[in-house]
Amino acid sequence: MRLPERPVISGFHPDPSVCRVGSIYYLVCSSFEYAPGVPLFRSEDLRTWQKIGHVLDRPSQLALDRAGPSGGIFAPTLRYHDGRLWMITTNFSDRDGMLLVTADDPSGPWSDPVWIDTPSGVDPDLAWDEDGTCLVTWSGVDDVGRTVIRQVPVDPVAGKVLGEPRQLWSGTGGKYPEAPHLYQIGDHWYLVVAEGGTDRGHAVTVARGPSPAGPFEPCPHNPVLTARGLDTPVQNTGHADLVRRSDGSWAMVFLGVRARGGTPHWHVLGRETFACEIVWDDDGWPRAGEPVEPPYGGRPEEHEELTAGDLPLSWVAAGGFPADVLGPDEGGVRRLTARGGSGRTFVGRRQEHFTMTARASLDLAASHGVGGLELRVDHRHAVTVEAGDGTVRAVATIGEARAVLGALSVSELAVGEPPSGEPAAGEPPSVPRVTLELRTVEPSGPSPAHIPGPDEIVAGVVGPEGFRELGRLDGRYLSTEVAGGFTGRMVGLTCARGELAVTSFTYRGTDGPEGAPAG
Ligand code: 6LW
Repeated sequence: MRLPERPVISGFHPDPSVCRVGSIYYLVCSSFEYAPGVPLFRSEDLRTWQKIGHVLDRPSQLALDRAGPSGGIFAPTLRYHDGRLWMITTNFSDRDGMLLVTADDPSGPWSDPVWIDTPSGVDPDLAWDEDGTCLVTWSGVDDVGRTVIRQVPVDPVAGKVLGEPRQLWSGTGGKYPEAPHLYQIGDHWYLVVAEGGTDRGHAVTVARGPSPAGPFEPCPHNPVLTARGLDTPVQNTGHADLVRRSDGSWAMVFLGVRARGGTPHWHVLGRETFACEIVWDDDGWPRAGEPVEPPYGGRPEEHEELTAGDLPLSWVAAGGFPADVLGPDEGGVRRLTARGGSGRTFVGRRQEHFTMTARASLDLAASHGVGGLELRVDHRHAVTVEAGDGTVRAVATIGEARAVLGALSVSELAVGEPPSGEPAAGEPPSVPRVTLELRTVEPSGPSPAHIPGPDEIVAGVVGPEGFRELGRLDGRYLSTEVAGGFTGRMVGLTCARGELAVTSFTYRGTDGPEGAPAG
């Protein structure tokens, strides 16, 4: 087994589930507290994927008002059955049970949810037995509180549970057996699960049986995939889903992380989607084969900006939909509002490249309140360049600690830093506009912490003389190893109080030739 080095979908895109419709593959991922939810991708070769939308793209499908960091939508399963696409998942922050939606066409519309009142758990799978009975298989708990893989027959149209839940398997002894997927292949039903927890112990294990209800016999060479204890660029590999190509060969998508820096190594882009071939041995057991990955040479640089029309597909908001907090473009300005009370709003996109530069420009004359540009894992782990109360500040938030890394008064900006060329020569700017910038860069030298971090976050403002740094932070503090949870870094706009007039946002991301940081 040679683990891939480069993800097929980079950035926070975990828990991939894949299916094939004719010659086209579709893939979905978890989305947690962000809406729209469940990003949907399309591919013709499993190697390069294009985001084509979101399965849960309207409030009647997705309620996230009670979703804090890593709440909301956990691992989905996507299947093509009976001429339709089916997606099942859970919304922890809405109600118990499984949320099932369908579509005749992957680009939508997807139906409103059918809720199935299964016992509680996560990671539901959908399969149909030989009689056409729909089976939901998920990771739940048994009578004594142990995590086990459970299953129940359901009516997926009426949303009814049709029998008593049964217990299928609990893996090979690793903690948290989860992410079950069932496949009928030849004479067997294969059950693929993840175990070991979604961090360094993560693994994919397999069992098979004569029916979808088992009994299940474990594969003699489990785990079929793990990076546990290996010195490989990808770590935490697990949570896999298999897909059969039209030529009869098989491949597998799974999640992994690219952790960097010294021990214990920090990953900052979240759990990403990787892929590999599946090879079947003479006894009919699967093994992880060669990596399926983008070619060496790196992805092209990505450059994204907000334009006058709809938001880019990459844009999401935390705890609700972008339209709840960010207005449409009106003459080159979008209004970003804070929520009532102390609610700080966030709308933006995933950091999908190790090296990135994001910029946001604000019209300060048309803004009131506090907010600006933010790189974050969540609202408690963030670097923000914010304007408000007469200053522009770079602020680091790490849990309860909040430190101002550097500040400038707006009057300094207004005199020295006109908006992008609008005032006539010699005329002082009448409208103070400010361009805020955040960058992630390679660590710049020996770490004051002795153990090098994964990257550095540089915060500042951009004026006529170029970039003016306000402060920087070791990127480890915006990593999953510090923040915890299931998501990854996002970059975008935040408003803590009042309303901001946002005149532009740009994101530029680059990777080095091997998917490593650009040199
Ligand atoms: C998900 C579980 C997992 O429910 O992480 O890596 C959890 N696997 O299967 C959250 O994504």
